[in-house]
Amino acid sequence: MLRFETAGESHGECLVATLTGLPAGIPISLAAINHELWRRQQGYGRGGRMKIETDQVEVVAGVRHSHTIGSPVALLIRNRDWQNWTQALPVEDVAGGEERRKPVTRPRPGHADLAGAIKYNFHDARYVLERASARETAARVAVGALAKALLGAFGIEVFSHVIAVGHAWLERAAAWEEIVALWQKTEVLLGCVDSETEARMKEVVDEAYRTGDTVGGVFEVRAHGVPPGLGSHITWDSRLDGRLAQAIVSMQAVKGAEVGFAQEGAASFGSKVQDTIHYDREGRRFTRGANRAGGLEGGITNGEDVVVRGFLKPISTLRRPLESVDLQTREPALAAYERSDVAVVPAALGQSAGLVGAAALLFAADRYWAGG
Ligand code: EPS
Repeated sequence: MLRFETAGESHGECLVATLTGLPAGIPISLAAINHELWRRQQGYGRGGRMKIETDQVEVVAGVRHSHTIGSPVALLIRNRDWQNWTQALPVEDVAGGEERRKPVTRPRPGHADLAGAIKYNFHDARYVLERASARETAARVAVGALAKALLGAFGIEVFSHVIAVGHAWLERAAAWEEIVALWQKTEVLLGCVDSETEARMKEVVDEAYRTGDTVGGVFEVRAHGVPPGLGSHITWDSRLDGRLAQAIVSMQAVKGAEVGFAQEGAASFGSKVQDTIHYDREGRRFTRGANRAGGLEGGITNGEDVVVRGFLKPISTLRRPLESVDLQTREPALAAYERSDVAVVPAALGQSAGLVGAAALLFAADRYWAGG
């Protein structure tokens, strides 16, 4: 089985990840991983931290002469911001270190601050937010790039695009070619295939900038060239749709996932929702009248594009903070604010979603290729 783990604090030395179970002989390009990392950092609405970081992967195990060698792959991504935090977050406590800490005692509504502080019995949410931070997605993106390399060997491609920022929605379907073209762009605004919609999305982000607010949105991940038969109906945890939903919702700030046109389907009659079945005798394959199921039926891929969407709430660190309570005094206080992103749909989530989606597909694919 393939398995990955990540570790690292947002303002610690680095993020690390291991991926176990990749077969030997998969071609790996550092430039390709770094391009994915670059892409994750782009987008209108990101905050001051992205001016500090230029993420680059260091692969320290499992890849030699540009190919996997079957052993665990280990990688790290250094945090450039660490140099500003060596005194505040040292590994070993030092005399007088207490004063150099940067405690966060006014939990931000929506962030993990309060829930984590209660769970771990901290009177300072610092340790919680350090790990809860969406900075962790950089490590997942790098792992996802390795997953994409394996999927690529089987002709499967995974890309994503942004379909909504706040109330500005893309009101038409995006063609696969448009999504691929988006990936090739060297400048990223909001990751939408339609420039007129993207301009409306930018207006929403500008409004959030003006008002000291933040804004969320929706991204769509599509996997193309997926063979029928990945995932299985036989057990709850081998259903690929469930796996993908976990991959998406476990991403920081994502509150919902949709497979195919789930929301629209729930509001429609069955005759308008199911994808009719046809047979192409020349091509000797089944074809479908539409792909509203998002390429998944019974938790099994049906040969159509896999389509999943992630619903992202607005970032919880607000320049105009909301009401909170001080963890130490228990008195009312405004939530903590240092700096923050205003919108991260295109950057931290748009593309990394594609990669985490790839990782989830990979788990199912592993079973399939193993004959499971
Ligand atoms: C994040 C807060 C911000 C974001 C960060 C996620 O970081 P900082 O507190 O250092 O300003 O920039 O995202 C990243 C660092 C990143 O690489 O995406 C949070 O609280 O989740």
